[in-house]
Amino acid sequence: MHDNNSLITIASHFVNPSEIAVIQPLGNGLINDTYKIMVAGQEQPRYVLQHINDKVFTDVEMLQRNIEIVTGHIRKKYEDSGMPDIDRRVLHFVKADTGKTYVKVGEEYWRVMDFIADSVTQEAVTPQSAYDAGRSFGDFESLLADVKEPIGEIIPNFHNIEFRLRQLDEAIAADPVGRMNDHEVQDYVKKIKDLAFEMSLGERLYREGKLPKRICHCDTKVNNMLFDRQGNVLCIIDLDTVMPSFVFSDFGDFLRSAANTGAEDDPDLGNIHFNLDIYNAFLDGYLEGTKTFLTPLERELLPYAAKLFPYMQAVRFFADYINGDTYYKIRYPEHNMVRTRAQWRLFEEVENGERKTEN
Ligand code: GN1
Ligand code: MG
Repeated sequence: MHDNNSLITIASHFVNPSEIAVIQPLGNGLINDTYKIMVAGQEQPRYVLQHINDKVFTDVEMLQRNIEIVTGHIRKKYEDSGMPDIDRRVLHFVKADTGKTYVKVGEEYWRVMDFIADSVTQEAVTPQSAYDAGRSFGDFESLLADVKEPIGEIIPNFHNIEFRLRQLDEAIAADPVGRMNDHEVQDYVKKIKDLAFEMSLGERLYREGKLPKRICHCDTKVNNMLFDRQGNVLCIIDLDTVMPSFVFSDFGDFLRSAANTGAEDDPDLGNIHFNLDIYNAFLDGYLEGTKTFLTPLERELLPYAAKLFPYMQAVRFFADYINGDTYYKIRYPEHNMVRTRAQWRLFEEVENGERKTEN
C-alpha cells in the first residue's frame, strides 16, 4: 500500500507535484491498482495514476508500446474524420521525465493518463446502452483492422480455453494449498471437464484455418467503458489486453458482465440470470459495427462466444482458487470459489437462454 506522499513522489515523474492536491483510489480492477490525481480547485480528477501489475504484464515495454500504437491509430483516424471532442474519446498517456509512458520506481512500474472529463463508469447497462456498447466495440475492432505495426500478444494464450484448461489441470495436480479434498471442488472439476471438448471448438476451428484472429480488446467488461453523464458511450478504457484474438473475446466477455443480472461474484446464485434483451441489443450493435469484416462463421458462432466466456472465467477463477489465490485480488478467503460458482451459474443460464431463443 502507498500513502499519499509516496504516490505524489511517483506521480511527480509525470506531473508537476505542486499541481497535485491529493491522490486517492479509483475503481475496482482485479489486476492493476488505480488512483485518481486531484488538482487544486477542481472537483473532477485531472489524471489517473496506475501501478502496473508486472506479474501479469511481464513485458511492460511491450504493454505500453501496444497501447501507444492503439491509441495513436484511433486518434489519427478520429482526427482525419473530423470527430469532435477527441480527447474524451480516446485515452492519452502522459510521457514521464524518462520520455516513456511509464516509469520504474524501485521495483514497481507506474503510468499516468489524462482523466476523461465528465465521464462515469457503470456496472449495469440498458438495452440502449448495450446497443451502443456493441457498436463501440465493433467500431473499435474495425478501427484497428488496418494497424500496420505489430501488436504483441501481451499475455500469450490469454483467451485460449485449451490453455486455460491445461492450467487448471496443473493446479489440480499440484494442489499447493490442499483445496482438492472437497466434494464441491471435485464436482466442479467433473462439470468443467465434461464440457471441455465442446467449449474448445474455437481453437479447433483456428487450427483448421477457418477462424481468424483480429486485434481485439479482450477485456470488454461494462466497467471498461466510460459513459457521459447522459449515458452515451464516450471511450473504451483498460487497453492492457488489446491483442490478436477471436472476436468471441469481445463479444462474449461483454455479455458475461452486461447480461448478468447478478454480480460477477454474486454469493446469491438466485440473482444470476442471462438478460436476453441485453444480449439482443448488444448483438445488433456489434453486427452493425463489424459488418465490413465479420465472416459468416464468426457471426454464426456468436452464441457459442456468449457461453465460452462465463465458462472460461469459471475455469480461471477456479484454477486460481486451487492455486491458493495467486492471480486475482480477493477480498475474503473463499472469494475465488464464490466467483467460480457465480460464473458457472451464469454459464448455465446462458444455455437456458439459448434454448429459449431456439423455441
Ligand atoms: C481481470 O483488470 P480487470 O479486473 O479489468 C482480467 C480479465 C477478467 C476479469 C474478471 C489481465 O480484468 O481477463 O475477465 O479480471 N484481466 C487479466 O473480472 O487477467
Ligand atoms: Mg478493468
